[in-house]
Amino acid sequence: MSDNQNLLARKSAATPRGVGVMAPFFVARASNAELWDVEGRRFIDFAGGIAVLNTGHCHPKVCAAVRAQLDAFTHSCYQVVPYESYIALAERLNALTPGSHAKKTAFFSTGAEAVENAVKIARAATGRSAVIAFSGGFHGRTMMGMALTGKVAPYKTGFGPFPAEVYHAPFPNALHGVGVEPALKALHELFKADVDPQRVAAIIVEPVQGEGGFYVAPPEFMRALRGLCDEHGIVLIADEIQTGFARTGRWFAMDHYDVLPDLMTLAKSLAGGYPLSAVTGRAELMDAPNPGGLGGTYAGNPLAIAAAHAVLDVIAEEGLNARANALGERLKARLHELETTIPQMADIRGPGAMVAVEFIDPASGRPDADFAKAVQARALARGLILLSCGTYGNVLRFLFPLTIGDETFAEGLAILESALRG
Ligand code: PLZ
Repeated sequence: MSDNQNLLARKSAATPRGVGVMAPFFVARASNAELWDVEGRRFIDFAGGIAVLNTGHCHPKVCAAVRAQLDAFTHSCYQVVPYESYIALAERLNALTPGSHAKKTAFFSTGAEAVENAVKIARAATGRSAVIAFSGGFHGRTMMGMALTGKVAPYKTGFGPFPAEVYHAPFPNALHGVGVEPALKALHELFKADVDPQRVAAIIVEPVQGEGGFYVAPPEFMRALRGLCDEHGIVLIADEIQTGFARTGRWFAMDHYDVLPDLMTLAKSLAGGYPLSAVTGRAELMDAPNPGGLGGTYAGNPLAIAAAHAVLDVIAEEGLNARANALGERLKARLHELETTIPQMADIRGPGAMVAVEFIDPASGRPDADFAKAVQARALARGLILLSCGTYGNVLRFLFPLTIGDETFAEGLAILESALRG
């Protein structure tokens, strides 16, 4: 048996099938946008550990920062003995996130935990309980994360009951027949039929849906959400866990809009592969929970905080916002060329390098998940790691490191093209 086969057998004997795994091989090492498996095979990584590696695998500056921290101390628990780097990172995020109002930041470990805490903060600040989320949205695998997530299979199947007072409204999606007007009408219906807006603590929205299919919230929709939140005293939470840190060609996806969120959830590329998440938001909201109400043993772990400082430096020093736009343009241009000959390619979209291509069966007009799966499998067999997404599973998304070199990127695009052609 090969090393990979051997590990696959051990994996299925020792770990539950519920932890679904895409690749049938195991990573041995990785660098920037390349990854090698335990048998020495090389892959180009257009998945970036699901949007975590905007600064690439093992960026030398991130590794150096973590190494230095490793030699100083690795854990004190911030709530027991605090450290300066946590405060300094909060200061940086308060300044970097959209809006010049007074902000504060609290750190956690996972994206789901940031979402949980954003809801806690909104509830404490408003004294209300209800939360509105959107169909197709993804917010994590904890109980509240699942409740907020707007997709049943596979995330919620068999795991209920979920926390009460979570409501879903349709996310505008022109390609699938939901315009902004009907989406807003549904929200108003919700306020009439299901929940008094005066009981709503928060509306949580991804400015670009990630797992849901890289659908972009139209500016007028975001503006209308802001208006509703202002009218009814509701906290607007932007979940930027997948969109943050230069992916969309700006520091945050909300930088593309002319309205501000009250709270933001951040994770993934914040710390380049180390478990760190954050809630950043209006100082007065962030201060609503009582002392001791927020935290976690590992929340704001010093190694992850050190990595995050380096990540922010790298994004600025290497001009990764501009790079995201340049790479995204190159990818979109290539996809548009192919679109003319591959009839399944129905939509190419996304800001900056948050790009996706959606497949529709030209005969039936229905989402074509099989085509997406086949392209993904062919790409993988030819050495390119791709991720699918979408409510219908018929979207391929591109989450390559923004630090990827031109040659590796070109090589990845060539494999992508061959996989799309068959
Ligand atoms: N909010 C917008 O994208 C995580 C999920 C992978 P955690 N997305 C990847 C999987 O299959 O579990 C995500 C997200 C948005 C919240 C989360 C949750 O972040 O760090 O996975 O908890």
